[in-house]
Amino acid sequence: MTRSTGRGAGLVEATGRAGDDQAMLRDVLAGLRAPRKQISSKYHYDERGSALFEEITRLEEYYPTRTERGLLERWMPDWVSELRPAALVELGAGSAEKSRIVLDAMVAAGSGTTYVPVDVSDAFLRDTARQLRPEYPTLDVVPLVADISEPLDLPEGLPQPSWIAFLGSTLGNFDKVGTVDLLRRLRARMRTDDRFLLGVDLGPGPHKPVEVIERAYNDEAGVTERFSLNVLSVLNHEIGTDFDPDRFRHRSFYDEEHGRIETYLVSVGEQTVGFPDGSEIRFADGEAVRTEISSKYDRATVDELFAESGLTVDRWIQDELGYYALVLGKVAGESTTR
Ligand code: SAH
Ligand code: AVI
Repeated sequence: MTRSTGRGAGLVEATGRAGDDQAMLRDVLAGLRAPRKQISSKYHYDERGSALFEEITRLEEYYPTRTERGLLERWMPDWVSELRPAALVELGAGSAEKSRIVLDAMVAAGSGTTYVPVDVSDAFLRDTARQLRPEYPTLDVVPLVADISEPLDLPEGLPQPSWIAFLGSTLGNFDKVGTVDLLRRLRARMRTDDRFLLGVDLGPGPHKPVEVIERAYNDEAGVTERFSLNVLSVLNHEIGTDFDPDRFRHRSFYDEEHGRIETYLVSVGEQTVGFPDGSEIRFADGEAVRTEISSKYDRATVDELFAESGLTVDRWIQDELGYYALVLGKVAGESTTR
């Protein structure tokens, strides 16, 4: 398995995902031994998974990326020139395609000095940083390979104010416990003037039928299916399982009760998959493994999650059809200066 050469701001000599393969093996086995089989969505992102996600963002059916981009283009010049962030720390940065809108605004405002893209997909992150440096010669681009579901080793002494961005509604891929845990850890790092810039996909509404959401995860060209199945290839390469991706089918649907898309890989026929430690996992015909949740939000849910995490909504804007929202969060209460 590939891995980063160290922790902290300097890095990387790797070609795939960051991490520890023994921990990954234990985690995957635990998920597949649970009464309802599941695999963490963070394992989708080796280089191919990251590239497939990029392809998804260009699909006609996948509205979140272009809607978020429209909101960033409309609001970042104003927000950035007013609040003058010096540093941008971006969680799950990927190709940083939309991040450039924030970075451009920081450069135009003359406030920006530092960009810290954080991602688990280490080779992809390295490419992103390599492309960004000549584009932004006045910024320090300091990539950080890290799994944000674990305690984060963000660089100390970031210039003030710093913004932490989490775009693309990637927060929706975390369950409730993981979400509050992450938000609390971010909150603990934030100072009074720092801000949390969050992009969230919204749930169904008067102008947003459930079908629009479901289509985004069931595109005609089958790119989302390839992205979903790629997680099995990642497991084969990185922990040495013998999944046959041709013997699973992608299934994604909106679950009203939890307000989220749930994505499964469904076993075609009965099969047994081997693990390098000799374990075997059996799949019944039609048995489903959950590989991703993509939660959809409304204002009340974000208010609640922020309140549980010591944050509060400073600004909320959404597109006119109510598809997507950009949220600016800040530390809640008075005694928040570190
Ligand atoms: N922010 C980009 C990319 C979103 S795709 C956008 O809005 O288009 C989700 C990104 O989060 C991927 O680059 C993936 O590698 C990263 N990611 C997913 N789980 C992660 C985790 N646990 N830790 C760090 N990065 C993660
Ligand atoms: C990265 N994340 C927010 C995407 C989502 O919409 O949940 C991943 C994705 N999965 C299928 N399509 C896109």
